Amino acid sequence: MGKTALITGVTGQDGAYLAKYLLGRGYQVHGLKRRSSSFNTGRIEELYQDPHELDPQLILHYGDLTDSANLMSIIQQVQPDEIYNLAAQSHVAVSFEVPEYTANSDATGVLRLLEAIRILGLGRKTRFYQASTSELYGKVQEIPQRETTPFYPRSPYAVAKLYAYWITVNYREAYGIHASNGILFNHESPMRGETFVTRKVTRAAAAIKLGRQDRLYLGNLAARRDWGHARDYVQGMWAILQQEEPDDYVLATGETTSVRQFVEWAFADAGIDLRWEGEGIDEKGFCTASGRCRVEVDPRYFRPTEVDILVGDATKARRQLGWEPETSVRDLVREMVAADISALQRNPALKAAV
Ligand code: NDP
Ligand code: GDR
Repeated sequence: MGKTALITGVTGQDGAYLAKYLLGRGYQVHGLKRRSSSFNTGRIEELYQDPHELDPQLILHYGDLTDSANLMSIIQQVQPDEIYNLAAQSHVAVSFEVPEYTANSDATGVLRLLEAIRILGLGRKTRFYQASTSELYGKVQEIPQRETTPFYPRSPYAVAKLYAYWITVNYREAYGIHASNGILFNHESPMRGETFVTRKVTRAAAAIKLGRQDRLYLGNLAARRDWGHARDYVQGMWAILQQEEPDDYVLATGETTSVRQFVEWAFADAGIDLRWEGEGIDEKGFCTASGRCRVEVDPRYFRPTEVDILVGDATKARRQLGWEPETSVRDLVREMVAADISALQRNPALKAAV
């Protein structure tokens, strides 16, 4: 008999990659999905199996991290060997607008899952993965950031994830639950949500190339991130839960890139030659040689508190898990731009995010 996994956030970017990976390893995968007025299962469409079929290996349950009774009942029914808690209000900028909801789902939601494992007496059976984040490092204390670097969260999202990180450690120490944190640096893909900066840029580069959009407005172009590919990172999540002892691991590429550089690469890959003409109220941003300005800075996208630079040191994961990211940031940009161009070509009605 293969193992059974429960993935919260299965409809998100990482949930889709992880579900595919676990199904490929012979798992039966249960996913938590939220009720929504329109379909929210687009990312897992290719994995979907008709529940009328005999023995489907991907099974979806309605649920929400803010509903304890619902979580308890699903976990009791599924009796998972492994829980991957990927569900979250995951947008840093949005967390300044919905801080209380973000705390409820991203912090207390984790407590609800751990309590369900404890109360149901599954502490010896069920292993728990918490989707922790490089946002915990926030205001720079050390470069590169590793497992021992002090945390200094800079957003309601990061503060909620700080609680989640520590409650995971506490339930491991207090109750002996096999509970681990993956402290993952930014990871992207063609399935990345459209309002995160990488996807916003690659979609816009594709749309501008195809004449469907005139310009793109962005916030802080100086921010630097350690960008990897989601496909590589879900393999690290799985490897973390296969260790005999639970522990916390950084997953990162070790390379940091500015948003500005990402923009230059994306537009170059779309075949648009851009020149940088400065940043600020009276300056123009990124323009083409013929003077058409394609990318402008709009202060509305600035955050009340920003994380300036992230770059991770994944030595521990390399040594203990044998984990190594395969895709470079440069290849990631190429893949995302190519996917967005072909998606727009296939669907003339698609609009790009501005
Ligand atoms: P996404 O935003 O793409 O996916 C988030 C998922 O969580 C979606 O399935 C969403 O459902 C679901 N969700 C949101 N709120 C709730 C809730 N209250 N109850 C149940 N489900 C909910 O995020 P990613 O896939 O990029 O990230 C996965 C996890 O990893 C998140 O926890 C994120 O914070 C964390 N993380 C991500 C990193 C990254 O670079 N991608 C880096 C480090 C950590 P719906 O589809 O209905 O919106
Ligand atoms: P981040 O990702 O905040 O790192 O969180 P995001 O892509 O939103 O921002 C990265 C950097 O780009 C700057 N930026 C912009 N960001 C957005 N979204 N839109 C813009 O127009 C824009 N212009 C500049 C931001 O200010 C920031 O510095 C992601 C999420 O996946 C989290 O859930 C996860 O925990 C972390 O990565 C690691």
